[in-house]
Amino acid sequence: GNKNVNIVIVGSGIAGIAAAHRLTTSGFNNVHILEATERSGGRVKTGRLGDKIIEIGANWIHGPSEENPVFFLARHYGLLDPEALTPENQAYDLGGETPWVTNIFSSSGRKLSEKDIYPALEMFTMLLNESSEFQNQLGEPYTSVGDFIRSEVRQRCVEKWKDIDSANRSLQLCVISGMLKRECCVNGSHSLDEVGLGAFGQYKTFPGLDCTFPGGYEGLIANLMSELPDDIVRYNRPVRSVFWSNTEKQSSVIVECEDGERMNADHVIVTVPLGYLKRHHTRLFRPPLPLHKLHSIQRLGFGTNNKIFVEFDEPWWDADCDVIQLVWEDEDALVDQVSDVKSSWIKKLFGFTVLKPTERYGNLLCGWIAGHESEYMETLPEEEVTHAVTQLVRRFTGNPSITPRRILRSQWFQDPWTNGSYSYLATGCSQQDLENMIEPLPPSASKARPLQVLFAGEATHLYYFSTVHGALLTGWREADRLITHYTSTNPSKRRMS
Ligand code: 6YU
Repeated sequence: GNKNVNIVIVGSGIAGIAAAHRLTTSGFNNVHILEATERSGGRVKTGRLGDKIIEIGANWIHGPSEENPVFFLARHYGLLDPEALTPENQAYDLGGETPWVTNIFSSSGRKLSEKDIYPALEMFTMLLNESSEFQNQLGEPYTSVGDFIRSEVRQRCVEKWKDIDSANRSLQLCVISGMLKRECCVNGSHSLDEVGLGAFGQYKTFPGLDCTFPGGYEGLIANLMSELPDDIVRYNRPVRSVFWSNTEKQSSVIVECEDGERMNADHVIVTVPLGYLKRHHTRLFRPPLPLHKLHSIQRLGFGTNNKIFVEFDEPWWDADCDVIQLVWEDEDALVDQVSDVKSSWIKKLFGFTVLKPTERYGNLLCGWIAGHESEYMETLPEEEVTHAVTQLVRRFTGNPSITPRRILRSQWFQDPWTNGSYSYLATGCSQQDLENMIEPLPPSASKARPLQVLFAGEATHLYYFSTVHGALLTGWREADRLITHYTSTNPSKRRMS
């Protein structure tokens, strides 16, 4: 019967697991996941630094409230702290402002107050909000978010900051540089010059104040996996090629693994990251992908955002501090890329988040660094990264004796199965590119030309790309596509459901 159709899912990240979960709970009993590595979770990856639980990949539930399926599942499995479950937390609406207490340090070794940088913060927040309002507007004068923000700051500061002296103005511009670097991390882009302005409002959020998993994000993966049939995942099974068909002659798909093993499938759900697709689409799809799909893979952005965890014996930040922001005073104003990556990559690190609560994490910071500087950082020996971070902290605090206890960094660009962190809408991209990503093969499938290859994963969600909840929803979406396909072609099934 239809429940025996053979479905192969490529990739055991949250999208692949979600698809398998929905298919198996709907009665499909011939579902297999092929995973390149020895573990499930993909970019949901929990690690340890000493006895502390840290997230190498996804960090927060973005917008933890009723509508967010990750929040829903995390609550269902009992994985969240009580504060995250409160109505106040769920109702929290950021509206551009953050409730985080920020400590600001400058490269000259002085500590600035939030008041000192208020003009820059106010201007940047306003411009970032305005960046989301260009949706589908034709003929906007700027192509990228970086271009827009930089140009508008230069124009608006003349009037807005006319009472601010020139030294302070330069400082405000340097503060904005730091905020641009921070936004590179949020988007996972090298520079905001690569982030499209026209589609910046495409990304949607849920209400709720971002929360973390006290026991690690992988708890979500483990709980979902425990509800799947045993041995549904075959590990260390990288898929090399998917042979589909553009004609009506062949309706099944052949999946070939790196070791040459081949298997037949009625349907394949591909969930590999966009970074992997960019590099390997030629080898992965035979015949090649339709051109519109291929062009969207090339046009969409996929960059690098990494974390550098740093542990200290004593805090050098305030007890109530949530975020440490760094201001480079000697840099050209309004830049989000360093001029010489090898000698100055550390200047791209915008700051640190403080892991909370302190009783759980001790004096542990997470530094954030995006772009080519981040990719270069990955290639350095750990001692060199430690040295750079040590020099940085000593300079910005003016305290030459501060020494980190230990560090640990992520290396997402070097990960051969990811090739970066997450996707963004690059300049020239529109919703159409995401729609092209979603479209199954063969294009315009029908009864005569049934669904062969389906696409899920973070980079295939129209509004929630770059997130765990987005990826989860795409797995469910593609499972539902198949479930619907069999419900509407098989009358006996329709009666059952
Ligand atoms: C979120 C957050 N977060 C930080 C960092 C990273 C990401 N995200 P997977 O890659 O998981 O699975 C694919 C599998 O396929 C994998 O197991 C591979 O091994 C396997 N595979 C590959 N090739 C194969 C082959 N050939 N054969 C077989 N198997 C193969 N998301 O919600 N909260 O805090 C963060 C963060 C450092 C790297 C994140 C966060 C992104 C998520 O981790 C990611 O989307 C999903 O886990 C992807 O799941 P998947 O199943 O699709 O792929 C305005 C505007 C702004 C726009 N952006 C703002 C939003 C901010 C996004 N922020 C993220 C921030 C952080 C910090």
